Amino acid sequence: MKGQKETMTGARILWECLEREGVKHVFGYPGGAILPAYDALKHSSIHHILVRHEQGATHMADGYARATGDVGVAIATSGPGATNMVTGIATAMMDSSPIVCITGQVGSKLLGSDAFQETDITGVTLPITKHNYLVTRAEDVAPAIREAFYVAKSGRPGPVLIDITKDAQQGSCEWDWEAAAPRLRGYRPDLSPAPEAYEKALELIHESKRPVILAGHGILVSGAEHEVEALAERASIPVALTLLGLGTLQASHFLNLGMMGMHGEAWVNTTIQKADLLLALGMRFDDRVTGNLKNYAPNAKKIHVDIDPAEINKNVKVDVALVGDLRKILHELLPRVEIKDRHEWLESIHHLKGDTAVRDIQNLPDNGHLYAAHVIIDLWHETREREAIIVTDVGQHQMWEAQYYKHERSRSLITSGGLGTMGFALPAAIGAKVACPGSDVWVVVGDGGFQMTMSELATIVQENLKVNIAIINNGYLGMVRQWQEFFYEKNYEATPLLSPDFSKLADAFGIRSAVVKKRGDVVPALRAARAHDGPMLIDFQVEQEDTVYPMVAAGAALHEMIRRPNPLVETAEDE
Ligand SMILES: Cc1cc2nc3c(=O)[nH]c(=O)nc-3n(C[C@H](O)[C@H](O)[C@H](O)COP(=O)(O)OP(=O)(O)OC[C@H]3O[C@@H](n4cnc5c(N)ncnc54)[C@H](O)[C@@H]3O)c2cc1C
Ligand SMILES: Cc1ncc(C[n+]2csc(CCOP(=O)(O)OP(=O)(O)O)c2C)c(N)n1
Ligand SMILES: [Mg+2]
Repeated sequence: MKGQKETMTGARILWECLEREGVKHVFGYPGGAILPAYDALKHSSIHHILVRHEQGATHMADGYARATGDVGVAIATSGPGATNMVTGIATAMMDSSPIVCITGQVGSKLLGSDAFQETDITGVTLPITKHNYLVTRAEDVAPAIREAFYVAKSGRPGPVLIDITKDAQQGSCEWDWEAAAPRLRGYRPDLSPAPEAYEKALELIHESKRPVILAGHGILVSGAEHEVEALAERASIPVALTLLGLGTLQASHFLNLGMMGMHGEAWVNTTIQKADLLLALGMRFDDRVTGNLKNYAPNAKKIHVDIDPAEINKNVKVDVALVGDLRKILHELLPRVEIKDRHEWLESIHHLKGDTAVRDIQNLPDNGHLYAAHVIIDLWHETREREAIIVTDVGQHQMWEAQYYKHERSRSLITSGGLGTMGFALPAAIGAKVACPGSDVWVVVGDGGFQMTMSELATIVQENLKVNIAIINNGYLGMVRQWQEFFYEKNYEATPLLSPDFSKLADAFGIRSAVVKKRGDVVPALRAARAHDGPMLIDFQVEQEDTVYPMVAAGAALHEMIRRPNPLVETAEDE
C-alpha cells in the first residue's frame, strides 16, 4: 500500500519485491550464504525450480527471458554457486537478454577475509553484467531489486547481478515499495535521434537502387516486427536476417532472403556485397555477419538504427545513425518513406539463387544416409502448424537448424549467438517451457553440448515438463572438426567424441527415448515424441563427417564463400 511502512527481514523483502516485479518462477540452487532467503521462500507464492547446476539456472532464466521478453531470475549461493553462474551471465550479456541473478554472500563483516565460500562475484562479473550490486544492509535490498529489474529490461537489455550478504538477508528494517523506486541519474535508456538524422536517412533510402535491410535481434527486443515488415513492403526492400533476428520477418515472406553471414546462404551474402544501401535494424555487425571488414559491402551507404550508442561505428563505419528504440524510430520514419517498386533489384537477387546449401540437401534422395539436415527439415514439417519453440545449442546442428528450419515468428528460435555457449540448449529450453507451457518446446543439441548440461534432465522430470530433445549425434565435436577439415589438414585432434548410450541415459532419468538411424524413421519418432505426454529424447545418429556449407572463413570477405565441392544433386527450383 502506498506509503505504508512494514518491518521485515531482508530475505522476506527480497521475495516480496520479486513478486511485485511480477516474478512467478525462479531457477536456483541453495547453499549456506543464501539460506536465509530460501528459508523465507515459505512466505512467497513464487515457484522455485531446483536446478542441477547453477549454470543451468542462468540459462533457464535466459531461456525464460528470450521466450517472453520478461526478466528471468536465477538464484544461487556464494562462492562456487556464484562462479557457476558466470557462463550463463556472459551468455545473456552477449545476446542482450534481461536476467537478474541473485547470489548470497558471506556476512558483511567477513568480506575480504577469504571467508568460507567467499568470492568477489561483483568483481568477477563486472565486465559481463549490465550492472551489479553488493548489498550489505536489509534497507538496500528493495532499492537494489527495483533498480536491477529496471536496468535489466530498459534500453538495451542485459544481465544484472545482486549479491546480498547473509546479514543483509537476516537483518530487519522498515521498508516501503514506493520509496524504493529506481533513481538512476546518468542512465539514459530513452535516447532519440535528431530530426536531421531522419532527413539524411530518408534521403539515402529514396536515392538507393539496391537497398537491403539487415534485420537483427533488436527488432524482437523492441517489438518492431510489424514496422519492419511495413518498411520492407512499402519501399520494396529485401531483408537479410542475423542468426538472432530469424523469425522477426516470416521466413515465407516474399522479401525475406534468409540468414546472412558466415553460414548464411550464398545469395544473401552476395546481395549484401552488391547493395548500395544497408539499413541495419537492431543488429550489431558481429564479425560472423560481416566477414572481413575491409571489403564489407564496399559500395553501400549504411544506416544504423540501434538503441546503444556504443554500437555505432564500432565495427562498421556508418553514414547515418539513428540512436533509440527501433519501433519508435520506425513509427516516425515510416509515413515519410516513399512507396517504391524495386522489381529489377529483387529479380536480380532471385537469379542469384543458383546452387544453394539448402536446396541440395533438401532434394537429396533417401540413399540410406541420415543427414542432420533431414532431421531439421522433418522437424520443421512436423511442428510448423504449432507454436513451436526450437532451442538450439552451439555447433553444426545450430547452423543447420538456422538454414533449414523456416521460422515464421519471433521468439520461435532461442540460441546462444554471441558467446556461442555449448550446454545452453537444454536448460534454456526448460526456461522457455516454464515461461510458455502451451508451446511445443524442442531442444536441438549436439552430442558434445548435450553432455555439458545433461544433468538438467533431472530438472525436467522433477518439474514434470514436456520438453522434447533431438540429439544430433555425429560422434564429433562437429563444428570444430569442420574447422580442422578446412584449416588444419584434417588433423582431428580431440574432436572424435565418445558418448554414453543416450537412450539408456534417458531411461535412467525415467524419460522415454528412441534411436533413429534412417531417414524413414525420423517422422515416426518425431510424431511419437509429440504424442507422448511426457518428455522424450531422440538420439538421431547422423552422418559423422558432414559439413556446413557455405562458409565464409575467418578473415575472408563475405562473398568469398567455401561452397560444397560436389553439389549432392543438381538443384531444381524449390517451393
Ligand atoms: C557457431 C556460430 C556460428 C554463427 N554464424 C552466424 C552466421 O552465419 N550469421 C549470423 O547472423 N550470425 C551467426 N552467429 C551469431 C553471431 O555470433 C551473433 O550472435 C549474431 O550475428 C548477432 O545478431 P544481432 O546483431 O542481430 O543480435 P545481438 O548481438 O543481440 O545485437 C542486437 C542489437 O540490437 C540492439 N537493440 C536492442 N534493443 C533494441 C531496441 N529496442 N531498438 C534498437 N536496437 C536495439 C542492441 O543494442 C544490439 O546492438 C553464429 C554464432 C555461432 C555460435
Ligand atoms: C562451452 C564451449 N566450449 C567450447 C566451444 C567450442 N565449440 C564450438 S562448436 C563445438 C563443437 C560442438 O559439438 P557438438 O555439440 O557435438 O555439436 P556439432 O557441432 O557436432 O553439431 C565446440 C567444441 C564452445 N562453443 N562452447
Ligand atoms: Mg557433434
